[in-house]
Amino acid sequence: MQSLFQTELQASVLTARGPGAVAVIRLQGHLPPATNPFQPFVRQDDLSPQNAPINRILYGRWHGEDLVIVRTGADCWEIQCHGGSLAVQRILQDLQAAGTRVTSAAGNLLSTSGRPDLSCEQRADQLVQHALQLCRTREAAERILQQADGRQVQLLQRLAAGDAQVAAQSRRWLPFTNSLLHGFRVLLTGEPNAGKSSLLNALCGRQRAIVSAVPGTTRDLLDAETVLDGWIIRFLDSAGVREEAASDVEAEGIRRSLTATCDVDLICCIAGLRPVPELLLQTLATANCPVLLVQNKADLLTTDGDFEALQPLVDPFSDRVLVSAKTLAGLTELQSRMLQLLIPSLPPADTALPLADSLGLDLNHATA
Ligand SMILES: Nc1nc2c(ncn2[C@@H]2O[C@H](COP(=O)(O)OP(=O)(O)OP(=O)(O)O)[C@@H](O)[C@H]2O)c(=O)[nH]1
Ligand SMILES: [Mg+2]
Repeated sequence: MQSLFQTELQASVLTARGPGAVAVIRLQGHLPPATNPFQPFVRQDDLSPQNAPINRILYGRWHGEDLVIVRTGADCWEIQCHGGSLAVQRILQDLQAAGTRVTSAAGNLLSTSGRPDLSCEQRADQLVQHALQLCRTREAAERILQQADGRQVQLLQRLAAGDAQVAAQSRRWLPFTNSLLHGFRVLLTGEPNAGKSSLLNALCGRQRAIVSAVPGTTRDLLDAETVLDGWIIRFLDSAGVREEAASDVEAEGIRRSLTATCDVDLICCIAGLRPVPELLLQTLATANCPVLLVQNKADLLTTDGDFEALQPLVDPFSDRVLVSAKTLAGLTELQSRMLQLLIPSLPPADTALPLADSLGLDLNHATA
């Protein structure tokens, strides 16, 4: 018999908003006989969450993501998953598709795209709230908070009215908005031994990557994040590029290094004491982002003329800078050139940023 207290199935996120190590989603309420909200859960043992003993931890995967489910009461479960907002959204989406009512803030956001009944004010409010959750620096949060002064409402109203011009104006700032919320990706490439890993360590202020005098030390892509002037920057260190790889492993490293040039916001081509290899120059010539030539080991160059002779400034380089990862000379200059190339211009003060686009939400149903 159904208890008086049994309610419709509801899901809510118990953990704090924003990315974290772990997120906990609580699912509570009566499970109608034909309903299985745990359908995507691939469990490791024979117990299903619906009839598992109370407080038994069930290990398994949800669309490939490791997580655990604990039945904490007769009609109550906790799904403990990776704390990134994507994992949580994915699970909430599945629960919602299985008939669960999502009652948390994240649930409100999910429904933003599919509910014609929400006003532009409500939608704008949710967009700003969700964007704020993603901000990891005060500067980013300040810029997003400025969006709550009515400009997002106006943008949504004009989009709902089919104003194509305003849509295009706002979308112009999509890369900027993406970087504000998710950070920039900067690739460090160059020939073996040029000092890429040394520079990664210098830029991040810690010994993240192995440095050695043996060419070909770094084999895989290696990342490290830092904050520059309030901007999140994720640096990718990579295997040194040369025409003749000494092994299959090195060849694979070089392939990954070259492939990574397609998926970053800026490439820093680190040069050692030899000209940049032709193979790398050819790849960089087709890059769809700025390429900064970074002449490292400045401490070993005797005159400015050495630099000119080593690396004549030709395509594909947008700019160049002289540094030493050893003495740290030129590092501040390098950081400011990188920011200039990453953010060539800032949006005018009253710009309504394309938050919905950046968050991947379709607001076609918005009502003015
Ligand atoms: N004098 C001097 N030596 C440097 C500088 N930067 C790096 N080195 C040295 O150059 C060698 C190679 O440095 P790494 O940072 O490992 O070079 P890499 O480009 O990552 O090399 P691979 O991973 O092999 O491609 C090491 O012996 C470093 O100590 C620099 O600015 N000045
Ligand atoms: Mg290296």
